[in-house]
Amino acid sequence: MQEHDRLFMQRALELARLGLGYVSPNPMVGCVVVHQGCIIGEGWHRQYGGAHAEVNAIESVADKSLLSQSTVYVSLEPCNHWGKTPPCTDLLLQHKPKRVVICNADTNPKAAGGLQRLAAAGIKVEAGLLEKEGRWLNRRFFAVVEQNRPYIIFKWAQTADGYMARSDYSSKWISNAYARQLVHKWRGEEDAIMVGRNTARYDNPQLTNRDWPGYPRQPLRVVIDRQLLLPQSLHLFDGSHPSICYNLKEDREAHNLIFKKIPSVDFWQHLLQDLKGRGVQSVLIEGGPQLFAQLSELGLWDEIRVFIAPHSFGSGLAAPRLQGHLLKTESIHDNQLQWWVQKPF
Ligand code: AOF
Ligand code: ZN
Repeated sequence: MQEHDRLFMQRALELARLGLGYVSPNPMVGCVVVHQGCIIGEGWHRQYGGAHAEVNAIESVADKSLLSQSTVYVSLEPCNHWGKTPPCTDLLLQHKPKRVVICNADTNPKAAGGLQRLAAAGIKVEAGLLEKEGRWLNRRFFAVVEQNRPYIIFKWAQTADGYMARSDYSSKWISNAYARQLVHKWRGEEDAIMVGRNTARYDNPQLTNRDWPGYPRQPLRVVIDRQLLLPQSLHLFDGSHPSICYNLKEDREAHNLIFKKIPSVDFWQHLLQDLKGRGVQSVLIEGGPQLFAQLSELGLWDEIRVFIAPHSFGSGLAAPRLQGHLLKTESIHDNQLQWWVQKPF
């Protein structure tokens, strides 16, 4: 691999990322076609159910006769199955590029095997370029395929002295306005947003991405209310956006609102399977402390995004203290944003 290979793969990953918020539960995939050091075609998977990255990239090449002399960089192994669209491997075999370079193997067993077929047809294949970056980009997809559950992101805000709410559960104004707007962006990027019963009750959140226009859909709103004690007057039950309330008592459906009963034994496993069955690839969990405690006890989290404000409460509900790896920190005006992962990428 040479430096220019890295650059072209970086471009493929950059294109792939444009699918964030649009392609789930599919992975984000980008593709670049290069002839004699020049990019002659580019494409990405734009929409769930739509054409794959390779199809769009090849389509964009004006002179298709150059393809057989080109290198195709694709951020995920070309699929080898009939899904919503035909196999990309067939398309590549049809044009027979000189070389195909991929970032990540497709660990979805239905789609795997593309690279082997290309190699068997005499195409030079290389795998694993910028692998870590690709695994990070598609961490939600790989969680579903490899761990059989949605990717779980915890998000909270805490004071400088480590509290995420006052003792009466009031938690308004810990993070600043910019941080809160950023959370709206994140809501557009994940498939579901979840809160526990106390957060639903005391904060009465809407869990929509109304302060960040641009993403095409609202996430599924999820609340846990085992004994169905929450008042129906809460925003979460207003039917304005798809919502689901997991409980131990009843199955019931209304407009945009599902009450789903699940067994108390292995509650979380059942809940995550149910979400996965609804095409949910990732869940952003916005509190509160009990929900974080239950999930972290079972090791059910992948990523934490925590805002740390400059002021202190002195007492209140303590923020979780979890073991993880600090990935990066950012300044959001006077808040510090820390990104943690449970396992390093
Ligand atoms: C690729 N290029 O751009 C994408 C791939 O139902 P389908 O036809 O859209 O197939 C979805 C599966 O195909 C998905 O689970 C993943 O394994 C692969 N996605 N493959 O070659 C792409 N998005
Ligand atoms: Zn494909």
